[in-house]
Amino acid sequence: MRQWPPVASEDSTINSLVERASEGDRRSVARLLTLVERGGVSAEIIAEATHPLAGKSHVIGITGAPGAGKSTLTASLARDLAESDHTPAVLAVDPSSPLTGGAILGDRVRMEEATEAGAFIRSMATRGHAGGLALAVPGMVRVFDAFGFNPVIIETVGVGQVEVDVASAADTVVVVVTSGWGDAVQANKAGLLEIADLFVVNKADRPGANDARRDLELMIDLSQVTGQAVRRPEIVMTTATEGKGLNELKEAVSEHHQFLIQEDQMSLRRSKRWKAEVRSRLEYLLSEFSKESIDNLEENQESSPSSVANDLAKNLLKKDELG
Ligand SMILES: Nc1nc2c(ncn2[C@@H]2O[C@H](COP(=O)(O)OP(=O)(O)O)[C@@H](O)[C@H]2O)c(=O)[nH]1
Ligand SMILES: [Mg+2]
Repeated sequence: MRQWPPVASEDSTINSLVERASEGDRRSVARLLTLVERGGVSAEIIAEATHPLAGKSHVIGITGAPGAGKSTLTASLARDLAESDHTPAVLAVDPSSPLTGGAILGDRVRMEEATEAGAFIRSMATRGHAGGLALAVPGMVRVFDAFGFNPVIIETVGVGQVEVDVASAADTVVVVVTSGWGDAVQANKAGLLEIADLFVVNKADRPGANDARRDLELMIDLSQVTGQAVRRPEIVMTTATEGKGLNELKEAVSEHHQFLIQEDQMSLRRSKRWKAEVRSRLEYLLSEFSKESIDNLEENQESSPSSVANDLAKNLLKKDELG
């Protein structure tokens, strides 16, 4: 059982990391990120330490199908921002990210150029993370936010509920599709249409890009009729490999940011994100509790499963210390 509040011995290392990170030491930021990614007590101490410092950064989620060009766009965007006096951070949650291997040379070079320009790029493999992703990503974003990185860009592949959730918790959600009707339909199926604040039709150098745009317009029209969306998502055409459309993308992202601020939507986004994280943590604690309770059950099958579960739940509600 873990101790809450966490034991003091871990505190001092983390305190000094936090101190050095506040002074701009990137290696300390990297170490904090590693600790948060690992989870456990250290991650919780870091969450406590960084929470009061965070809340200033614009968080941008970039999502879409594998191969759509998210990493290429993200790297170019990060480089561009870094070269124009921003301090962007990238969290690439992508098994095929250039930083986690499997990338062709051009992609790796692009990431390196962005780093050289001053962007902080961090990659996490999704393997072995599953539910942990929902815990680790918000914590890592908070580390970036707390130490002055702005904007913080999260790249996630738009398949799988956790990945989509992680991206949708951003202030500005960018959904990347490529040419072809299929892509828009897939994006729709994956629930990406609902979460998009703006769309990128990438690979505009390929045939069918304009059709993809038209398909998207149609789908947006339909979704506007049923009408939840507060603001019609803009569509930007890009050729990420050539840097075409990058300025338009930057502008659209910044306009959406302005919209959030002017329309008082920012606090709504933040509170949605905050609640999502509370929920992930609560679900995690509950699942740990149920695993442990079930392991400790005696193999006595006389009581009905639901009565045992009810008793355990009642027991949990009476607990005043968390494991
Ligand atoms: N023709 C073309 N290829 C692109 C474009 N953007 C990215 N690519 C290529 O598409 C592949 C997948 O890109 P990547 O950024 O890794 O996609 P991700 O999986 O969405 O992150 C790479 O080989 C890129 O070089 C583009 O605008 N046009
Ligand atoms: Mg990628």
